[in-house]
Amino acid sequence: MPSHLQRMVPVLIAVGVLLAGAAPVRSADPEIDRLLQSPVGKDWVTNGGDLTNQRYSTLKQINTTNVKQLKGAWMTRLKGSAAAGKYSFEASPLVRNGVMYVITGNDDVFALNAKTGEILWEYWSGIDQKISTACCGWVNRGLAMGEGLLFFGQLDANVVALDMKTGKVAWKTPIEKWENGYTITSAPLYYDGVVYSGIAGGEFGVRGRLTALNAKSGEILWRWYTLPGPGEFGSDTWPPGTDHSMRGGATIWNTPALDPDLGLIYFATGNCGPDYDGSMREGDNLFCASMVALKAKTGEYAWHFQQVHHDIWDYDAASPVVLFDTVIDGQPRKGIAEAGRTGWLYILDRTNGKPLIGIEERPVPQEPRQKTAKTQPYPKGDATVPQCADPVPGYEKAGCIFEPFWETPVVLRPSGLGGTNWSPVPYSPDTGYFYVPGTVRSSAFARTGDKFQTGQRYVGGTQAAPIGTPMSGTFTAMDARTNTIVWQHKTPHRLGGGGGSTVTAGGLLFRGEPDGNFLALDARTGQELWRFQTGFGADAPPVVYEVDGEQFVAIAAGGNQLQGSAYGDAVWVFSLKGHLGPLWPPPPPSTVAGPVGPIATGVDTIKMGSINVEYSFVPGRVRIKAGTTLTFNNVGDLPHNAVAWQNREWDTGMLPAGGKATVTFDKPGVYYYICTPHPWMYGQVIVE
Ligand SMILES: [Cu+2]
Repeated sequence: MPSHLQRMVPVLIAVGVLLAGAAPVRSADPEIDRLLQSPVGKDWVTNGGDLTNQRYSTLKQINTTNVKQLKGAWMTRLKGSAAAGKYSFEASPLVRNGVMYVITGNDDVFALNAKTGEILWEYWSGIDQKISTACCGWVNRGLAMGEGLLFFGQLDANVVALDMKTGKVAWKTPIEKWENGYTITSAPLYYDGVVYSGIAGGEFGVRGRLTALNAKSGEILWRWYTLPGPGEFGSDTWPPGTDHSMRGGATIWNTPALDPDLGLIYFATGNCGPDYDGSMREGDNLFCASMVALKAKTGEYAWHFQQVHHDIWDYDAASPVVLFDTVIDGQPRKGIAEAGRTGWLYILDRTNGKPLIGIEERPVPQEPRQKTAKTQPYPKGDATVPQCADPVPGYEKAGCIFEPFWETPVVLRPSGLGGTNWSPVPYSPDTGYFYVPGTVRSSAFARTGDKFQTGQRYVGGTQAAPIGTPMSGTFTAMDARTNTIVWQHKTPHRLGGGGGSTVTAGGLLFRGEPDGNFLALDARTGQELWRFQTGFGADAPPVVYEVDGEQFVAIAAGGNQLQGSAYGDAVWVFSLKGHLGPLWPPPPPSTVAGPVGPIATGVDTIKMGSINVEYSFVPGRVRIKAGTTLTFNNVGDLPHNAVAWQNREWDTGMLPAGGKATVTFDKPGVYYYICTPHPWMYGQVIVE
């Protein structure tokens, strides 16, 4: 026996060496990797549909001729998960082998029978409800899958893997601590045994990064910091001898894309920190507001393109990058595009990061105190939203994109919310169009300055929409070959932070609206073909799938903070065989900035936040007698303040949950105030 064993060992080693050396390395989940590399068919296995983020489905049972017959196949309420004012529902459901997986704004995950809507299992995240470092609502943008696991990031900065069959936790890896300002809101990407996750926290002085984890174990394989350390490539775009880049933001709000042939992973980065104060960070500030390519295996830098140099307007690149192949001047080209908050679509060659259609550096207005960049990139073609603001009474100055500001508010469009915010932009290889949701809104930008403290807001200024200014949206088809508008809809409500869509080989474009409507458009002409009232803010991007030969279209309807739409916990699914009708419309978002609701009298307390109206002052408008003292009582989960609009004549200071402060109003007049971390919270005091 011993001699036999001795002979076996060398043989086994030889076979092992041969496998590792000659044969291609076997992928950990060949079936999912194959689906990720193909246009979407029956299953929707990753947030952007496949590795390109194109959100293009090859299914065409539902098409332009029969979409009018579309009705609800089922609607399931997710047991009240994230159905409250502080949450947004931004995830695309994933579907695999007849099972749907969906994640809510509380990071709770549900598995549903994709044909019937029956809940199969549920995962309740149990995340701390006192997380104070979510910048703009509690959100989760979706899931990834592979090797029998579902992957997602949580607001408490953990990346989690669940068993797809049972919903049981397989592993959980902390990337950072939420107490230090870090959260995760983006959907991860799975490919070839690796989970890639971004991190958020650009309003809290963090250092952005992409983290690659071993999908089986959760072990961190590598990190690529979006902000260079001393001496690293890009460090010369920050002031020498300082550590400002260590808290300069550049976080990743959305799912990367990946090109297996080129071996590159692509993503876009967020604003510089502090958002509105560039005075201490002279230089272009890489890699804020940029598109970046890395080697997918090692995280080694490949190329970058910065959309906004030395950002002081919160002009993130927050929408997912999209890979596409096209023909320009008779030449086949490998493209990548990203819809910025600037209102432009940035179209590059994904092999090298060079503009595909043309982007010109142009001189821009200067403000020496802000250390503004001398030039900014202007893409050839059209913007999808207006880039100049109308004058507003009471403001000295209104300007166009890249107009600088200091401590006197300057009104600009687009606002720092976009243009296009986190919403995805699909691409149809049939039309050659990108479909871009936009927000039309002015902001009054002002620098105030902030001292950095770990885990505290670090934005250095404000950008609130001036009271009484209109807010609306656009939805635009852009020709990928020319970067020009093919057709555009002006919409009553903001779409840039919702309104993400999905396009199909059936010639249809599906998208939701914050007033609860879910629409099907002709992808070529933009003509509306179908409309259905879901009963809740319909702001999440829809998906398309097939079970037992039947095509379905799904959308999570649960409202959105940025859109001001009605919260909920519904997943709606439609098919040609469906029989469910629409629900009553929810309250629509406001289309004018400012406090809302009736004027209350006999009130001496203003509530800030509460479980159902976290981002509100209640009552929002009061009438009092001169000499009255008002108590501001924070009954919400998050820190809030009340600050006199627009010159900060009075200020409650930041009040933690449970905190109180008083303000006495001696002089008759009409006073407005906002909450500075949440400048879409408005209040009004009429003193008689
Ligand atoms: Cu607030």
